Amino acid sequence: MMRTCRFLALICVALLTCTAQSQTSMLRVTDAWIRAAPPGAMVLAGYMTVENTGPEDTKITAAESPQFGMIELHRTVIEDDVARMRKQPHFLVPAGGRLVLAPNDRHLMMMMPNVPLQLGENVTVVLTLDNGASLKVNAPLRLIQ
Ligand SMILES: [Cu+2]
Repeated sequence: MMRTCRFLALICVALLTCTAQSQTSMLRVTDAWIRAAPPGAMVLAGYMTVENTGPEDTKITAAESPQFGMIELHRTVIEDDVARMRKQPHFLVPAGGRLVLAPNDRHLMMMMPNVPLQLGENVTVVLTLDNGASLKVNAPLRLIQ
């Protein structure tokens, strides 16, 4: 009995891992970049396009980077003719569609850089997905896209 349970548990783990991996591979990230800011800036913005080639809607629920203390999901909205940034609980990457993170729209708000970043340097961003998988992205530091 014990042996059967352990065997079933192993199958479950294998299936879960498999599902997570196939979900991740349904997402393709292109044009990832971080906008360079003056030295000493405590907040930078990250942009990218995330395509979902799979049949399931996927949400990005969080992001983190070893080079930053914290990353929030933001969207810039115009209120009373003033651009304001609003924290978002998630970004949706619709099935068969794409999510575009771009200036004056949705973006990753990258806070508290741990080290000074140089132009052209790659920033590692790990996106957490609602299916439990995560997606690693390399985004170079640039002045413009
Ligand atoms: Cu922001």
